[in-house]
Amino acid sequence: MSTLIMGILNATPDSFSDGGNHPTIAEAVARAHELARQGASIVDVGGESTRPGATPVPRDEEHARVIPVIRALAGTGITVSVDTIHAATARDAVLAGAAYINDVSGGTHDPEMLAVAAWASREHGARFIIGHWRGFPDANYANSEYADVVTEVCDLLRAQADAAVAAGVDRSRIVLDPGLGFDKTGPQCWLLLAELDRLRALGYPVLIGASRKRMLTEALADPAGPGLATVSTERDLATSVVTALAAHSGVWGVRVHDVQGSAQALAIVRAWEQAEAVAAVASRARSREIPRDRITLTGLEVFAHHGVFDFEREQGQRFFIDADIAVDLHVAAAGDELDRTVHYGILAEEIVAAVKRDPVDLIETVAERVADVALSFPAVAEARITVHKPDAPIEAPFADVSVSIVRGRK
Ligand code: PMM
Repeated sequence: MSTLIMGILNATPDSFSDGGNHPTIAEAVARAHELARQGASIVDVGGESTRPGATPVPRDEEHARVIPVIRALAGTGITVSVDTIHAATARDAVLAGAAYINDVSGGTHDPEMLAVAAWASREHGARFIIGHWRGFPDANYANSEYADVVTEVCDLLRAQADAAVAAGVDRSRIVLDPGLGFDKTGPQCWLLLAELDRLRALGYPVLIGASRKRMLTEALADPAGPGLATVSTERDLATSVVTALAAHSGVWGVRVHDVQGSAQALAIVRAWEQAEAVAAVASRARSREIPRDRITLTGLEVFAHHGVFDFEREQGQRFFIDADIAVDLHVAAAGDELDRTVHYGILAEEIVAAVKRDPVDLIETVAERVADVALSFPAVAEARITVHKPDAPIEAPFADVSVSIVRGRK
């Protein structure tokens, strides 16, 4: 499934990246449509910056910033999310048409939030995004002590998801978010990204919000590297790279400011993954190719009783078998390993036993039997079998009569 983009629309004058750029409702709506055109499936409207060090916004003010924008957007075909830690704002946003409650506190800040999320999921099919958080984040990482950040984030998110389900939130409406940058240092954020599999193993869709965050600035600050991206928009390329890598790790969504950059990153990931699928098919086909290496056993003599005449059945005669088998011998030869090839002594014994079994009329049937024996060795990709019958009842003088068949794996 392809990763979706949640475009950020901040109705916050103090947001570090986008605040104050959309002061009027009309402009906010126009910007939301631009984000959608660029590839955002969801527009996340926030009225309070939760970034470390931001001043908390009175609830009424946050409400006044976001609800009119959400109401104006609802019904215009845009899927809206509300970025809030306040239950009352979440409830009114859902009533105004929001399809997502994006709570960076994961329902821990406002004691009413889980009840609102339960009602919203039940009555409106709204989804509830549970972020990992330890309270209002400290800009100096005073609250970023973890013995094992990935385990602790996973444990807390699992517990919050369980609490949400217990409160009545439909399990299928829950999304988890590790809360990058919320009381997590850069290295801790990178660890969470490196171990996205563990987050995904919790069984919920995973949303990642790395856009323009300090973790990116820190990673770019290597003196030997490309230089410090101090202006937030300068982190957009880095954000898009995270989008690509996170998408390749199977995240459900990315929350970003620069939708266009992430949309391009996702298009490239799609092209790459499609080529990977094509390459996998080609590789499977190659593995079915017949190796050019061969093991050849010729002139294996077996006395048996095959033939259409009674005297052949009674007296028996000599048969000579040639087995020419295709086996990839690279590994066996490189490691001098008998296990990786065919033990020709055992092959000979099994062919003799098969040819000696109950009599049949035709050497064609004998050849088929021998081919089955050869192909019962896993390393054999193809068997060319010849059965000679030099004492066949032919009146004229002759040197030999034989039948050859070629059989591969089905
Ligand atoms: N980060 C911020 C705000 N809301 N929501 C989710 N789900 N995940 C996040 O990582 C997240 C968020 C803070 O960043 P901003 O001020 O740039 O929006």
